[in-house]
Amino acid sequence: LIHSSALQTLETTDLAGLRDLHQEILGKKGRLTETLKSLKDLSVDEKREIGSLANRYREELETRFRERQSELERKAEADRLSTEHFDALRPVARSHGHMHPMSRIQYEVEDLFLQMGFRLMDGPEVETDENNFGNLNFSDDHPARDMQDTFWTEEGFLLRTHTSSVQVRAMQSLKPPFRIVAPGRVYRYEETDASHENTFYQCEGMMVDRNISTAHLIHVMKTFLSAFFEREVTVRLRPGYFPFVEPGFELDIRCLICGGDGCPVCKHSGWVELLPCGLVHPNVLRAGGIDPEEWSGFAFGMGLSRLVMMRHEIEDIRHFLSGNLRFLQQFSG
Ligand code: FA5
Repeated sequence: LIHSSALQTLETTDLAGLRDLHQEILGKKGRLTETLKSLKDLSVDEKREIGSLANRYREELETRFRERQSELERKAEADRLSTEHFDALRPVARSHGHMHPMSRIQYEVEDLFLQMGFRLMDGPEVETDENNFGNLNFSDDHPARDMQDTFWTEEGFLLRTHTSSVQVRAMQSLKPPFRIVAPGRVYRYEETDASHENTFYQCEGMMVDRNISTAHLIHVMKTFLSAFFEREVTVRLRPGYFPFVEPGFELDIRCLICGGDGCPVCKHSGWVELLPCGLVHPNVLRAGGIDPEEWSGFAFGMGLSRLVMMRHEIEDIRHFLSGNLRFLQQFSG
C-alpha cells in the first residue's frame, strides 16, 4: 500500500511536496520507519527475512526520492534561467561615486588661497628628519619633538607629523617672494579619540616677502575664514609655542554656533581654537637659504580634518577613515 501510493505521489509532487512525503514515509515518525520498528516483535527468523526485505525496500525508496529531487531541482533551475532577464546596462540606484568630504573641503580651501595669490605645493608623506624637524629649528634633543609622536621607518625616514615639512621644500625650490599652501595627509603615533586620529589632514600655508608682519597674517586668515564660513569671522591670537615660529600663536575664532555667548561647542568660552600660526623663525629662513635680514614671513598649519568636522558638525574624527558607507553617503549631495 505504501509502495504504490508513495510512488504515485512521488511522480506528481513538487519539491516542497517531496520533502513532506519523505517526512511522512521515511522520517523519524514516518510510516515505514514505524513499520520497521514493529518488526522487533517477530521471531528471529522472520525478523531476518522481513527485515532485510524491508531494508532493501527503504533503500530503494530513498534512491527514488533522491532521483526525483535532483530531477525537480534541475527543472527549477532551467525554469529560472529561461525566465530570468539580466540587463548589464540597466542603471543601478546609488551607483554613483562622489567625493569624500575631506577632499571636497581640501579643494575648496585650495581655491580660496589660489584666489589670494597662493600657489599649491606638494610634499612626500615619507620624509627626512631634516625636513620634518631639523630645518624647522628642532635641535636633535629638542623637547618639542615629543609634541609630535613619530612613526619611523627602519631606514631612518619618518612619516611626516605635520605639513610644515613642505615649508622647507618651498624655501629650497622657490625664490622669495612667494606664498604657498600645501594640503596633505600627516601621521602621528598617538592614541585615537573623538578628536584625535593617527592619520589626518592638515593644510600648511607660508608667505615670504619683505616686511611681513602679524598684521598680514591676521588679514589673510580673516579673509580666508570669512570666505570659508561665508560670514564675518572674528579672530583673536593667543601666544603659542612652536620652534619654527617667533612669535607663535594659536588663532581662535569667535564661536560660530553661539556667536560668543557660550555653548557646548566652544565649551562656554565663546571662542574656538582653530589653528596654530606665527612669523617664520629667522633660523628657519636661514636653513632654507633665505636671508632673514631681507625677507620675513608668516606660516600657519590648519587641521583640515577638524575644519570638515566643524563645517558638517561631525562628532567623531574616526568616521573619516572608517570606510562606513552610511557615513559617507550623507555627503553625496
Ligand atoms: C602643527 O602641526 C604645526 N606644524 C602647525 C604650525 C604650522 C604652527 C606653521 C606654526 C606655523 P599642531 O601639532 O598643533 O601644530 O597641529 C596643528 C593642527 O592639526 C591642530 O590645531 C589640529 O587641528 C590638528 N591636529 C593635531 N593633532 C591632531 C590629531 N591627532 N588628529 C586630528 N587633528 C590633529
